[in-house]
Amino acid sequence: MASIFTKIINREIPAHIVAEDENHIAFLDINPLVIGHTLAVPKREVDYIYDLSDEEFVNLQLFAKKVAGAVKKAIPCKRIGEAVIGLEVPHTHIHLIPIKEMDDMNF
Ligand code: D5M
Repeated sequence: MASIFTKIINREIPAHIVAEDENHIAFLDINPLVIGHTLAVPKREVDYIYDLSDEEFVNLQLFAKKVAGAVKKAIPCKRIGEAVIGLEVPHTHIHLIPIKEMDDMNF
């Protein structure tokens, strides 16, 4: 069964897409820790980060780096936190989280 992120990639369910290239997509997290919380996702559906080839891993990081720069420009914040969590959706992804102060986070 296709992951929820593959359904977003295939435009079967809506998402606020902020960037896309041939092999990656980035969209706003549906349950954001802060405004601008964005997910960078490889289009190939692999469960976890260690399932990516080295080349795919590097390319995902390069994509996430570009998206992080764009998010930093769009959202007033001190920096962009980057995290791989993977508790909920087994389609690997990188969380990009604008950070102002720790107590802004909705943990
Ligand atoms: O968390 C997965 C993240 O994916 C979590 O922050 C919610 C987000 N999510 C789940 N479904 C959607 C949809 N449909 N659109 C946008 N964001 C979504 P993790 O623990 O890293 O697996």
